[in-house]
Amino acid sequence: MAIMSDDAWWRSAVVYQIYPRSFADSDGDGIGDLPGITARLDHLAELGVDVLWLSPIYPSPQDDNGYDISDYTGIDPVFGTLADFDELLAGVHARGMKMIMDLVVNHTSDEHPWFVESRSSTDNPKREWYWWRPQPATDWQSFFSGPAWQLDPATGEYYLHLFSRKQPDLNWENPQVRTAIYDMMRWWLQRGVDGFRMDVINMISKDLDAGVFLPGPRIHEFLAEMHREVVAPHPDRLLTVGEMPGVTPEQARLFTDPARAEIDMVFQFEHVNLDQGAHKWDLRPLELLRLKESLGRWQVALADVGWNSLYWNNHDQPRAVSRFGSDAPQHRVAAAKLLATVLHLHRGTPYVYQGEELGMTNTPFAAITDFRDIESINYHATAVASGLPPDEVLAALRMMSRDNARSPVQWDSSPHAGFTTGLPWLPVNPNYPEINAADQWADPDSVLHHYRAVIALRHAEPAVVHGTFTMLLPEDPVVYAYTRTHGAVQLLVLANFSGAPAAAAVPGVAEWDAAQLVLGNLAGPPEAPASTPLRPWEARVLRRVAD
Ligand code: TEU
Repeated sequence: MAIMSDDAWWRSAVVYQIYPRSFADSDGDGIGDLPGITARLDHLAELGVDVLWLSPIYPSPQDDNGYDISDYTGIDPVFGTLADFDELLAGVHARGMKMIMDLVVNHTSDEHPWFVESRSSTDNPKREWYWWRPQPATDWQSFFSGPAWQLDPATGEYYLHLFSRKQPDLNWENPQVRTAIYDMMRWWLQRGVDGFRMDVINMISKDLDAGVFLPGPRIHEFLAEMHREVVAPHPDRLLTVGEMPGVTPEQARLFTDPARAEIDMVFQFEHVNLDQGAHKWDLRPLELLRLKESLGRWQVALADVGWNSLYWNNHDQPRAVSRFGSDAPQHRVAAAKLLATVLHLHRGTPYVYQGEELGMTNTPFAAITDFRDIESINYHATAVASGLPPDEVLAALRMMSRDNARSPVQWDSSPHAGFTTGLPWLPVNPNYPEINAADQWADPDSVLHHYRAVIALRHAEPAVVHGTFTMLLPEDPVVYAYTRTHGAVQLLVLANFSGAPAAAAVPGVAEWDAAQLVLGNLAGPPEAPASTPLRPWEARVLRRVAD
């Protein structure tokens, strides 16, 4: 089995996440679908991304927008058919891109035949495929709906669900479960997919007696077994990325150490929890110092072993430019480009979430009836019932709701931004006439063309992929600065995370004044020396070669 060496293909790759429900609708039902994605593949190929990650497209009651799967080897009719899938995958491969699937195997839908059988009787052969107890075995709270143990009247026992009541947790202690999952994964690999994004994969090992699941005692054993059973027969072909809420840098070193043959990289959550207090709705101001400290610590932790995923947002997080940048009209374009520059020049594999390449913003939700996400709707009900002022609850939802990321992609300035000819399942952001792909393809100074440039830089410049990372100005409250060094080549990244000018006061910055400006995000004198003060939301990448 090949141990990934320094030149694993995914170290120089950029991944683009598609949330199919909101990407592109081909049949006018207001919901994105597979033919809609196929019709937009040139947008992605021209952007320059290497891998597409599809959020779930399997048959599902859609209680959690497809993260509640009732058939692992099918396509939900709302998204199309397996023939549509094969056509999409062929189009992806024909353009030299790869495609990975969302693997949601911590839980199934309660409508999956496995669970229907399991709940039918206490002695059903599939009873032990899930977690059943006569009484709640832990005091765990679920992420979406109250206590994590649900009484099932059919047998008078309780089943475990870390997410919604319609998402019962699989029992990975049961080897029959693991075998069934590995068989399903092989089925998709035989169909041609190129790997998996693994949903909350660090939750699959649970020790109910000890009351732990993050991570559970057998997580490394299970991931190594999965790698051995499914991934190892396909050396140098696949990408496996584990979504791991709560994972620490030390744990990530173990999970992504190629010598351990578990997974290639992880999604960690530290930087997307910095603007929260006790929970995600308890909003706190985001401080750049803490952001730099967190991302910098992850760079150090994985500098010599393992690998980082790099992201600002996804289908669970608010829009990057609204959260980490500025969506004020006078700053949005510069801030969106700055965020792309800062993230993509880090060491790791960057992920672009659909619409991020356009600088799409959070949605101006007016009322709770505007939301669709189970997490937001359930939080609103619980919070208001507990006595929190509805306006405060709504303000938190407007900032943090997952629906911010799920408004349809803004393709052009036609009705519903060209997403659908019908009524979209979630309204299009009203700013689509100002922010859409068609206009940005025609504008060389657009956010879109900046993403193309930063992706192209990753493909052209080995220092971006392999260079060592050194954080600079750790105490500067508005300037994010770091270097990447690879042999004689050194890159300096300078970014002003503020709406006011800021000094680029890195030590020895004047020695960079003769350096080449390989990427900037603001129009103006291309030869601006490094030591020139940074304009509001200005980012610069300079390159020099040591003598
Ligand atoms: O999300 C896992 C996870 O940690 C979520 O609870 C996330 O932190 C939360 O949604 C942020 O508010 C994964 C999927 O990405 C998410 O869409 C699913 O709802 C969840 O697992 C259950 O499958």
